[in-house]
Amino acid sequence: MSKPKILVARAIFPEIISRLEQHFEVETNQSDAIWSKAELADKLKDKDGAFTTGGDRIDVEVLAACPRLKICANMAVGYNNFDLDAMTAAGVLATNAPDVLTETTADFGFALLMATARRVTESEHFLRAGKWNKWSFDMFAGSDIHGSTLGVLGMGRIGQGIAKRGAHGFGMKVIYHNRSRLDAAMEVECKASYVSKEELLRTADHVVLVLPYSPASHHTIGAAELAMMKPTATLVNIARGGIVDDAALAKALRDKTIAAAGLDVFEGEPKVHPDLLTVPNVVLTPHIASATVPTRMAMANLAVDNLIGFFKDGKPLTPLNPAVLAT
Ligand code: 8YV
Repeated sequence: MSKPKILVARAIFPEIISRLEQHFEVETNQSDAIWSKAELADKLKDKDGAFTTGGDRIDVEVLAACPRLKICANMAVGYNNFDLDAMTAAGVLATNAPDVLTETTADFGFALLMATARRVTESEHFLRAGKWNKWSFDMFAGSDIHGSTLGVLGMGRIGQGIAKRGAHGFGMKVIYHNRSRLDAAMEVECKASYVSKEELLRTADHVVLVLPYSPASHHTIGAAELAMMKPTATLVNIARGGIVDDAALAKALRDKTIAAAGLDVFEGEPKVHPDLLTVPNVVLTPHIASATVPTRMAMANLAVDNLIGFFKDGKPLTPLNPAVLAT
């Protein structure tokens, strides 16, 4: 029997390709070039499955061009690159890669929060530019992490990881807002109190965004929300571009409506809003919150496990639209 044909949409670890090749006929994009949606659809049209990343859009147009396609395995916990309804209607299974990246991503949330609050990159640029010639009482004076109030917006697995680090590691008072409230035991474990979004924005010293992107969460943070925040507050986004109105944020940073921001994700990435590149009080990183070698390997292996599980016995590990399996 011939092996199912799989497309790997981006360059990935050679070990992952070797593992896939044991089970599938594999075509890989090993170039630096990111395929356009039309190129992706063209490459996918004779494939049975796809190994995708969070940047590979699978929607009605792509699905219409790919009648053989049965599964897309995302190497990402977020799956806003999938039109899940369209995939379900087309009978295409979607899987994601949850859990394996939770702690690594929460670690990075803290890295970004600390770099932002303590002005790490701004002060490094100053030093590298040869501008450090004296001690000054207010040189890069930032805000404290310990003992401050941490507001976590979006309290899924990664949000809980951020809350635990804040409460247990840094003695922060943790408040959170989420679509649904955590159960009492988890609130105790995270030492976190549920508040409204408005109260969170008004009272937190540091706001960390960890909510999934959907049309409903588009521009959750815009000019009005930034105006509610303390002028001393910091905002960290490790969730998805589009949750923050980047133009409004750049203006708020320039006007000192808030003190600083740390951003790992951007609207329209890898392009970054030009105004964000010119304000000093923002730390910018290129969507690397899950980027450690062990975690990226684990994410990739989970995507492979999903493909193998699906084609071997119809049992992927982390299906997003399991209704497809019943048809
Ligand atoms: C990925 C992510 O690196 O898992 C997610 O949702 O945002 C990142 O960890 C990225 O989406 C590539 O798949």
